[in-house]
Amino acid sequence: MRSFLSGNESIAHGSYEAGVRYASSYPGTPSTEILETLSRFPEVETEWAVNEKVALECVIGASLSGLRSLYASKHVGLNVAADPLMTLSYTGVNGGLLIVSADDPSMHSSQNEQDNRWYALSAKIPLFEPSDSQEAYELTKLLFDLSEKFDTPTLLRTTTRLSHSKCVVNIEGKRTEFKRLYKKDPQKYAAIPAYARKMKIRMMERLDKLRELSDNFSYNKIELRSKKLGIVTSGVSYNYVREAFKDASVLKITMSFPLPWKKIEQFCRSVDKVYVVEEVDPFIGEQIKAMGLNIQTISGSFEMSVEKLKKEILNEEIPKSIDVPVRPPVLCPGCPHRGVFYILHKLKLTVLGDIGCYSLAVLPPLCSMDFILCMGAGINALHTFSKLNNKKAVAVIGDSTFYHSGITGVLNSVYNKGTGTIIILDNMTTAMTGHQPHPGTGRNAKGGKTQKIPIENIVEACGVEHIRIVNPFDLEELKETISEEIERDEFSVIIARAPCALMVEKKEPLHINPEKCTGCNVCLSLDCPAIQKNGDKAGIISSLCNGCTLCKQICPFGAIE
Ligand SMILES: Cc1ncc(C[n+]2csc(CCOP(=O)(O)OP(=O)(O)O)c2C)c(N)n1
Repeated sequence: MRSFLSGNESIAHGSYEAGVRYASSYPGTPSTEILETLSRFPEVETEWAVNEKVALECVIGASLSGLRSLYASKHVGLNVAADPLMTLSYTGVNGGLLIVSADDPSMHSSQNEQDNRWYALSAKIPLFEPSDSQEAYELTKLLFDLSEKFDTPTLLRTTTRLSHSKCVVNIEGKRTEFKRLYKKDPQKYAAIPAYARKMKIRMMERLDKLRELSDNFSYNKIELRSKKLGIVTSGVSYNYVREAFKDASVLKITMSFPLPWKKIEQFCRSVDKVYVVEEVDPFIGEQIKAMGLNIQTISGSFEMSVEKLKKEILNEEIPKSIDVPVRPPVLCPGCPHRGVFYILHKLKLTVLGDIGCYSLAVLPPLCSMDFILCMGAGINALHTFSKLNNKKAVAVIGDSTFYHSGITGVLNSVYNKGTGTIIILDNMTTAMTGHQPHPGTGRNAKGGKTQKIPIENIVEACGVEHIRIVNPFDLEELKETISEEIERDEFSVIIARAPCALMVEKKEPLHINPEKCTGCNVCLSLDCPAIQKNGDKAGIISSLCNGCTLCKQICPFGAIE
């Protein structure tokens, strides 16, 4: 059956056909659609976990019980799950277990562009890099078999261009169910030091067998053409290489850890000059150099491109790109986050932030976020920033991020007598990645009903004594509440609660009375896309305006009606 599928959809279809019974993930671009697509198959139990560590551990439990199971996340998600991953490689699996890491070279929607192939090397697990959706589908199916055969988790590394581009994929559409028995075997599954030492030895023996597999793996392919130019490449870079150098000989590496040493040697001997082309780090290149072979690496920061390759290999100038007007990302009209940041800016507070739609508040004109690192970091950084320096500062965190990694920070701040104030921006969804549900929504990954766990209950149970819930569309209330709470010498929590603007019906738009507008530009400081300069004065684009009234509340001349 021919289907037009993205890389993410192909992985979902491959997993379905391979008999995956359980999949867990936490949303994160560019990986999110893997679980979303799988959730449509009734035979597969899918769950949005509260974070990636939880997701991987649940997946491990399913595998332990004998079921095939899938973990998927964006690259930084695997950092959160790295603790179970590093020992999972020691215990091995029961039911086939596939880990998908969707990396994001060029950081289209991420805080860094780390290359997660190093996890394979570090954890000593086999790594695969598909170049297109067809390969992603085929490899996914195969990797569950390999996982069971070699008793190892398998790692599939994709990148944004593969995750999100579509191509025609031939899919079988047939599902095969798999179930292995669970047998008590603590020497295999219980990693106490005495057993772990034996596990380590088994893992190293497994690595030797995987090395043999790599040399015989049919997806590691030599395409012999010109003898003058040879290119070793993997993943999406293969497509750039083929487009730029049709006549070059290519060693396309699909299983990139352990590397096919014999094939690499054979290839390097059969061509005059060898380049190793890969996205982000010289992961393959450095390993080939360590084999003592004379190669040149082309990698480094940001995505690969045909132009970049021609510049590196042929010294061709990169053509000037077309100048298109920049469209910086901006909070939506009617976004409940906007008012909070407007007030924080007015109060000139240091704001230690977090990741979500609200990260946009770092940009002008709101300029009201000073620090962003990784999910959950703001609350903990605030703890020492305020306690040790007696500073007036706040942390902001979204609701999904709070469930993901904010709870432990609140607990820590209370326990260690923190003095800061945190503002939880509760828009009742995971907005940034496309409205996935979380424990506060009362819905699950399949769209079914489940128990709602309110943020205030958790915060209270963590021992916070000062909790206030505010309407983020009431600027007066916001200002008063924040001002009062930061004066306290005790830890406090403000929950700013209103649904994401994209989940509620659009309200009546406002308009600006040109007779009253003096062109003072105060309304523009809200950074609302619906408000624009109209000659000397301001104007509201009614098709965009959501009627949130923030601009009306700050207009000094009562010109907004
Ligand atoms: C470890 C990790 N996992 C996932 C992501 C992607 N991501 C960042 S913040 C976030 C949640 C955003 O939701 P929320 O905190 O509710 O804020 P909103 O976008 O709704 O304002 C997600 C999924 C990430 N950056 N890091």
